[in-house]
Amino acid sequence: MSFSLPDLPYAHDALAPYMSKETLEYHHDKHHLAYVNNGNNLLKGSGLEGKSLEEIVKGSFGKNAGLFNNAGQHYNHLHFWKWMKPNGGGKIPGELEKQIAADLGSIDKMKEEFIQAGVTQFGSGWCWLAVKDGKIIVSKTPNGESPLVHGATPILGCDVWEHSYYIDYRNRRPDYLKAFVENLVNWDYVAELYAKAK
Ligand code: MN3
Repeated sequence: MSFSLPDLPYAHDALAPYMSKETLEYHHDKHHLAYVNNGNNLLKGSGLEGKSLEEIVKGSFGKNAGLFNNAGQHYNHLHFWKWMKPNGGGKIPGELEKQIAADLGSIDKMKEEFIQAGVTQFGSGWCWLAVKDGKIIVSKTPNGESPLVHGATPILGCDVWEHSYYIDYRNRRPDYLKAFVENLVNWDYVAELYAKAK
């Protein structure tokens, strides 16, 4: 397969004021596009041509850093756009809500741990909800890594690279993470991924 940039599932200005049109123009139209183009170039001759994106991400991890960084970020961003929606946040679908409470204590505790993971990721990276051995866990990863290369299935991720928030929040990463959790997350998409992963 080769990589291609999907359209955003909403207009560039649809997530304002929590994520601006300018941020999405840079982040989606330029940063994600660069991962797609670099990934396609690095895929040539890698021995992983013809594999699925997930297989390319797992197959290049620890072996082909250039390809991994770009394929990993392509995978992460494909989902990231869908992990948000206008008027996001709010009610978590029933079964997912119950499982989060069972595995992480409560919805408030999950939000707190997720935000804390993002705040404490030193430098660029991501914070996550993932399913590992049938349980929902919170984790964080550097750069383009995801739970996919750590034996888990991501169901929600927040990009904490500065390109994701610096235009709107400057250095206030905690405020960005709080807005993501409370006002941007598309919990229906998280529930859909949870149903496939559990
Ligand atoms: Mn990004």
